[in-house]
Amino acid sequence: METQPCILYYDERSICSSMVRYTLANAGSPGENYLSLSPELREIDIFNGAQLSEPYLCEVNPKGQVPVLESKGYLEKPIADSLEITLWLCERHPDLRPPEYADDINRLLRDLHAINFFTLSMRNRPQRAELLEGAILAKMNTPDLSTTHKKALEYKLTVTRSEKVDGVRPEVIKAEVESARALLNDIDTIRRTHNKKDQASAWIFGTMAPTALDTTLICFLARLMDVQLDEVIPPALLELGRAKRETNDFKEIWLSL
Ligand SMILES: N[C@@H](CCC(=O)N[C@@H](CS)C(=O)NCC(=O)O)C(=O)O
Repeated sequence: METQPCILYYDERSICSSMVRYTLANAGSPGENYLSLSPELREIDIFNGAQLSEPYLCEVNPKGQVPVLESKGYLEKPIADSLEITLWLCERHPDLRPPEYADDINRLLRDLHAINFFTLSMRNRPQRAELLEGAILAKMNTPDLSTTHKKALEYKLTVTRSEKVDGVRPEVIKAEVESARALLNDIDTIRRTHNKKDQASAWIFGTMAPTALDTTLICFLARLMDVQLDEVIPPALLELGRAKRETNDFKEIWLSL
């Protein structure tokens, strides 16, 4: 069977990477006129600065982040954002976004991705932001750094300061925790309207297969549980998250922090 070759740059501990990997694993058949994807996984060790290399910053993702989906000759440029990759997968795989729920799925995926996952993940380890900033500054002081690499690192520093360093300020943490709570309550209410029989393992819209919102949500719940934020999760979603994280396909793509 002919497949669409592509590369997924990822890190095992990155929630955004796991969201994409879990969505890919549950994507179901591609729609008419689309080939199945055959992603080659390429690990970028973001805890040891692999994302700061010149080729990664200059050819793959100027923001120096994972995940990135690349398909040379097919995609004009790599897709360097987990929400954009997810929406792209939704276009190709109809089960991920059934037309009758498409508006809700798009809206809730956007709301979920508007939450700063780093803020929630590192709220008790804010020094991680400074370590990352320090690693970039140290790299900028490497002798014989090319001008292009230096410029790329300067941009990476700006991104890191605004998303990561500012992301662990106490008032930001407080606001992000409350955003997560509000969004999960919203999702819980929607799920209830589709789950009249109150089935513990029901997907949000009562579909047979998970939608992209389900796959993204399960990763989000797992991260919240890993960082002791269970209290923001409504009880029914907590039960769903606990059950799904025990499945083999989830364990394949998840590594607790
Ligand atoms: N908006 C981006 C955020 C990506 C992101 O922040 N990725 C993290 C891992 S979850 C990362 O690459 N961190 C390493 C770094 O920022 O240097 C997305 O959703 O893909």
